[in-house]
Amino acid sequence: MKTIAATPFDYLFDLEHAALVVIDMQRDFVEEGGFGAALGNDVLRLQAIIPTLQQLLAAWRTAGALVIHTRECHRPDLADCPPAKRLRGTPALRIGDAGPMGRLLVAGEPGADIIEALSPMTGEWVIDKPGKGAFHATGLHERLQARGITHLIFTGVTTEVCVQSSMREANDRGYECLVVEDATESYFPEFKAATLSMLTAQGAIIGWSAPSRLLIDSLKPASAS
Ligand code: TIU
Repeated sequence: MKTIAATPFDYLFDLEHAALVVIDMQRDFVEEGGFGAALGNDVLRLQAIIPTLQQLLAAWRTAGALVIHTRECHRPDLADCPPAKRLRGTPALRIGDAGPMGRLLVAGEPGADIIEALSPMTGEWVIDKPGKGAFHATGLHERLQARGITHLIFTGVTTEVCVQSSMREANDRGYECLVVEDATESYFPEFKAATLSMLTAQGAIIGWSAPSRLLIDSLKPASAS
């Protein structure tokens, strides 16, 4: 059993029943010309977490535990993209429109790919999700149950949209969830701070948070149980 001095109190997990979840580290959110930019965001600020995520992934992979990557994307015919999602607001380009990295948020297009620096490795799960949350219309819960996973450690982008939605969905399904503070980022720093606070308030009402250093330290052989 591993113990992390998390917020708001210790988080306990064992590697056999835990997964590291990397949410939507796709070109469409972190590079110019994608969906995030079309919404008017400064996408470059999300790139700050890439080295941290690389270190965390390396430590988690060395420890031999499950890694799950998600991608927010839709079928080419957009049958899984409700008009309420596609038509909202006045973005420069909408989901399915052609941009410099292909059609925005469409599976198989270059923009929907996970960035090369964080490429999934063989055996890792890659979950394509049409919603903000990772559990909506993906079958993820059933796969996790079949594998005996009870603890989910969340990273990726953006903190208050897809990371938070996924963590709330997971909490309602009975998972013990932790978000890694410096391995998640938002286009809005104040939203990131507020999200971390609200998830962990009221005695971990949704779950825990901790810096990557504590998680990586817990994975070192010296602290193996
Ligand atoms: N817009 C925004 O902050 N995020 C998203 O649309 N998707 C994810 O967070 N992945």
